[in-house]
Amino acid sequence: MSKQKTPSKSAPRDQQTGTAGELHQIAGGEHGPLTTNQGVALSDNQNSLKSNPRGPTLLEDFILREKITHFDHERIPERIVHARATGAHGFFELTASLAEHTTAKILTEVGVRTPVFTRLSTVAGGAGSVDTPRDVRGFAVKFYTKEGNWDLVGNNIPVFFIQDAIKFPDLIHAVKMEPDRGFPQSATAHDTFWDFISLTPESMHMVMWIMSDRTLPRSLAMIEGFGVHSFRLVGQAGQSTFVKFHWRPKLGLQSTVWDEAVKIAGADQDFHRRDMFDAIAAGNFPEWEFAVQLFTQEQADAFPFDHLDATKLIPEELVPLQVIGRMVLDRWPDNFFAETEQVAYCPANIVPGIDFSNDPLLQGRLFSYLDTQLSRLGSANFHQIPVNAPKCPFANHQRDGHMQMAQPTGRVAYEPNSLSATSPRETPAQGFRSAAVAETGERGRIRAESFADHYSQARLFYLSQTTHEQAHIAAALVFELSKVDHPHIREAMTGHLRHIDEDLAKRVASGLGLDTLPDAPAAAAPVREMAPSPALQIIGKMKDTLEGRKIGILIADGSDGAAVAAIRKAASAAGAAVKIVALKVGGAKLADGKVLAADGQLAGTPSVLFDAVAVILSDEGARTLLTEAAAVDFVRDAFGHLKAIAADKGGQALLKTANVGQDAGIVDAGDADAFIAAAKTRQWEREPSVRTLA
Ligand code: HDE
Repeated sequence: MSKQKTPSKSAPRDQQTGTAGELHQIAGGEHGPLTTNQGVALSDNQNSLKSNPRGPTLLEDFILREKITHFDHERIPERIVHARATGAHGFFELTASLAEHTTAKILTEVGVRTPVFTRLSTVAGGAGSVDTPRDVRGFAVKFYTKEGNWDLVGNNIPVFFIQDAIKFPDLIHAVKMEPDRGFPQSATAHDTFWDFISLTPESMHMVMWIMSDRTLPRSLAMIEGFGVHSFRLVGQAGQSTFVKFHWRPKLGLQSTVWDEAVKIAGADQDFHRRDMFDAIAAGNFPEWEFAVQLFTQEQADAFPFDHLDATKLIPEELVPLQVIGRMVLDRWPDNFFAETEQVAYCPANIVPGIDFSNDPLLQGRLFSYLDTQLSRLGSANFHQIPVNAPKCPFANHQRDGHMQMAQPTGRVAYEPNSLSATSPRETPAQGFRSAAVAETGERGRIRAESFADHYSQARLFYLSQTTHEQAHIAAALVFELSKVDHPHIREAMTGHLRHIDEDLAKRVASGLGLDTLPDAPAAAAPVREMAPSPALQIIGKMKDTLEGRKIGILIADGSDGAAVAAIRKAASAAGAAVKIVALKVGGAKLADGKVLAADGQLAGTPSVLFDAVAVILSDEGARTLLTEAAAVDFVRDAFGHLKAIAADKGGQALLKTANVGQDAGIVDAGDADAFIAAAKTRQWEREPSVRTLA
C-alpha cells in the first residue's frame, strides 16, 4: 500500500530555530525546514509512525510525542479576573512637565515618546467569554520608561466596590459563576452577586456606575481610564503631592444600549477586539489624553470624604484635571498569547518619583499581582518574557529558577563584593526612594471613621446624570434584580437605593412589582448633598464626530448606485467606516447593471454592528426584503437602538413593514448631510416610543 501523504501547501515561514538560548525567527524569503524543538528536520508532518499502514502507532515516534505534549501544555491558567482582553502596543508622549512635583522622567521629559503595552479587559468572564457583557473594563498600561517599568493598572470606572483588599476574594466569588451550577458566565445579574452587594453598603457608589451605560461601551477606544487610587508624586526635595491619574478618549465617550449589547454578543463575540484590530489596521489609532488631579495633604484633609477610600472620587469641580500627555495605540501584537496573555501587570511596578498612598485596597493589590503572576506564568523569571521585560538596562543578583533565559557570567552573584568591578551596585542618588511619611495611630483591624459615608457619592453620581441616563440606571437595576430569585435580596437592594434617591428607589420598586417600598437600612453616616458633576455623564462627553464609528448601507438588486455612493462619500468624509450589506456577500446588481460587492451578508451582519444605517432599495429590492426577517430586524433594531436611519422610497417600504415610526432620526437618503448630523448622536427622544424603562 502506498503511503498517503498530504503535502503541506505552505510550510511555515516563521518557525523558530534555537541557538544558545536565543530564539531567531526566519523572516520571509525561502521556507526554512520544519523541525522539532531539538532542531531535527521533519520529513513528514502529516502521518505518525505506525508498525504497518493500518497498525498501531509506535511509542518511539518522538516527533508525534513532542508535538502532542507541547500542544497539551499550550494553555496556562487564565487570570482569575480580567481574563478576557484586547491588548496593543503604542506610545505615551508627555506634553506638560510635572517637574515641580516629581523626579520621574516619564512625567518630566516633554516630547519624549515612551513605549507602552495596554491591555483593556472585562472583569468577570473567562478568557473565551464575549466582549460585551455589562461589566467594568480594566485599563492596564505598562510604560517601558527609561527608569524601569511603570504599570498603571486601572479601570474605566474611577471607584471600586470595596474599601479593603481583604474583601476582594468574596466580591469576586460572588460575581463569578455560582459554584454549584457553573453559571452565569460573565454576568452580575444573579443572586450571589446581589446578595453580597446588598450586604456591602460601601459598594453603592460603584453600583451606580456599573448600572450606568459605562459598562456597555461602544468601543474600547471610547472608554475613559482611571488609576482609581491616590498615588504620590515625589519631588527633588523629597516633597510629595497626591495624584489621581485619568485617561480621556480622543473619540469621546460612547456606550451602547442594553438590548443592543445583548444582540452584539450574538452577532460578534469579539466585537471590541475586532473593532480595535480593524482600527489599528486602518491607521485610525486609538488615542487618549492623560490627565492628573494633583492635591496636597492640606487639601485632602478638607475634602468632605477620604481620598484613601477607593469608593470615592474627587469631583473635577473640586480638583480640576490637568492634561499632561497622550497615549496612542498604533501596533497590534504579533502574537496574542506571547503578548496579551503573558503580559503581567503589577500596581507595585512604579519608578522613582512616584509612590503609593495608604489606600488599603491599593496596599493589598501591591501584594496580589506578583503572587498571581507566579501561579499564572509559573516562574519567578516571567519578567524576562519580552512583553514584560524593561526596555532599559536591568541587572541584579537574582539567579536561576524555572525557565531562566539569561546566562549571567562570572563568579559574583551577591552585593557588596570586592571581586567584581562591574557587577551592579545600589545607587543612592538616582535609586528608588519611598516618600518620607510619618505614620501614627494604633494598630488594629479597623475601618477608618472617614470611610463611613457610603451613599453621598452614589447620590452625587445619580443626580449628575441626564434623565436618559438615570432611566437607564433604573432599568438596569430592575433587569438585574429581576434575575435574582430571592425576594429578600431584591428588597434589601431597593432599601439601599432610598439613601441614594427616593425616586430611584420608587422606580426600581415599581419595576420589580414590590407592593411597598422596603425600609432603608441604617446608614453609618448621614448622606450629604453635593453639587452635581456633569463630568460624570456619558451623553455630555459624546463627541460630535463619526470617527471610529461604522455606517451600514443595506442594498439589494436594483438599488440606486448614486444614492449609495453619496452616502458612502459623506460618511467617509466624516470619518466613519462604511460597510455594504446585502443578501449575498457577492453583492447586488445595482440599477445601472453594475454589481456592488457586499462587505457583509445580511444574515450575519445585523444593524447592531453599526452606529447608523442607510437603506437604499428599489421597489423590487424592497419587495424581496419584506419577507426577510433579517432585513426587517435590521431596521427595527436600528430604530430600537436609537440610531439614525436614512431611507429612500424602497427603504421606507421596509421601514413600514418593520413598523418603524418617523422622527427626527429618520432622514431622506437624498439628504446625506442630515443623515451624517443625525448619525453623530443617538436619538434619545425616541426611547419612550420603543421601550418601557423603569
Ligand atoms: Fe485587580 N487583579 N485586584 N483591580 N486588576 C488582577 O492580576 C486584585 C482592583 C485590575 O490586563 C489580577 O494579573 C486585588 C482594582 C486590572 O492583566 C489579580 C484587588 C482595580 C487587571 C488582581 C484588586 C483593578 C487586574 C488577576 C483588591 C482598578 C487586569 C490577574 C485589592 C484600579 C490586568 C492579574 C491585566 C488583575 C487582584 C482590585 C484592576 C488577581 C487583590 C481596584 C485592570 O492579581
